[in-house]
Amino acid sequence: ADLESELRRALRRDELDLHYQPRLCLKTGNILGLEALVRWRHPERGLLTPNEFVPLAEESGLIVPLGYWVISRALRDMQWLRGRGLPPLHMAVNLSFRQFQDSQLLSTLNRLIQERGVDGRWLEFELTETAVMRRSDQVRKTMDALGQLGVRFSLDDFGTGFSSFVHLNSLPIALLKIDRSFVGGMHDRPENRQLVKAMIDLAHNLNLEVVAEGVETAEHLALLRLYGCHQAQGYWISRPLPLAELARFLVFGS
Ligand code: G
Ligand code: G
Ligand code: MN
Ligand code: NA
Repeated sequence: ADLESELRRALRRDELDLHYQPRLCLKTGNILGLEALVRWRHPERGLLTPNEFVPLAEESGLIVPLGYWVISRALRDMQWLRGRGLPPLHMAVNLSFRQFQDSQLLSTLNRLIQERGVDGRWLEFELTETAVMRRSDQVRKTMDALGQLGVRFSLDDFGTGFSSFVHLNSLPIALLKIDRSFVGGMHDRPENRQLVKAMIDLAHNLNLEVVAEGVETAEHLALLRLYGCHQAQGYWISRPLPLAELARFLVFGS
């Protein structure tokens, strides 16, 4: 069978899984959020990462049902974590433009939030620059409608696309996520440090929360602190973890 029909089947057979990557608050040193990252436990090929099937899901439209599965599972796991007495965490879910455009997004999200009994304010959607900047009037309407449910938006892979500052300021975006390509080069490349610092300053000036991705070393973290970055995500803090390991990490810190 081709990968598309296999993915269709995977959705029915519950072969998908979510891993969660913790996000660290640099001010308090606490974990304050998670990013949900989808995985496919393929019966023959093993664990597949999103770049091996998300593009296909986007082309075929399967990303829409897949995305609802992701949101539903993430909300369920948030409740599971609460049930274990852990403090509430923000949950960030990646959203493709195709999902964002789906006419059922608002009603489905509303239903899922009700079903899972989660306050929408703990949910965050990560959109890429290219998605957000495309058709701003329609994009804004959708963002405002979802915002009514309390959902916040972050701009993912910030710095790699092209952001018009006009849109940055006029769309209801709460967070910038600095792409890991900038963060990773901070050791050896002064210009990368300057870019990261400039992006953090920009976020401060626009009153946005700023998250650095791809934080892989103590030195990265120290520089980000120095520049006033709010939050950090990356292997230095934790890899994306399956739910049970995440729970252990949150309780024992390793
Ligand atoms: O884990 P990593 O390889 O795990 O993720 C790679 C990319 O896949 C990320 O850039 C992320 O934006 C995207 N991605 C991960 N999970 C999802 C998801 O549930 N939906 C969508 N649309 N993209 C995702
Ligand atoms: O594009 P997006 O930011 O949504 O994708 C997150 C991706 O980055 C996932 O594939 C995740 O596994 C990966 N990732 C998370 N932390 C690190 C890190 O510290 N270094 C690298 N190279 N990749 C990371
Ligand atoms: Mn992301
Ligand atoms: Na990113």
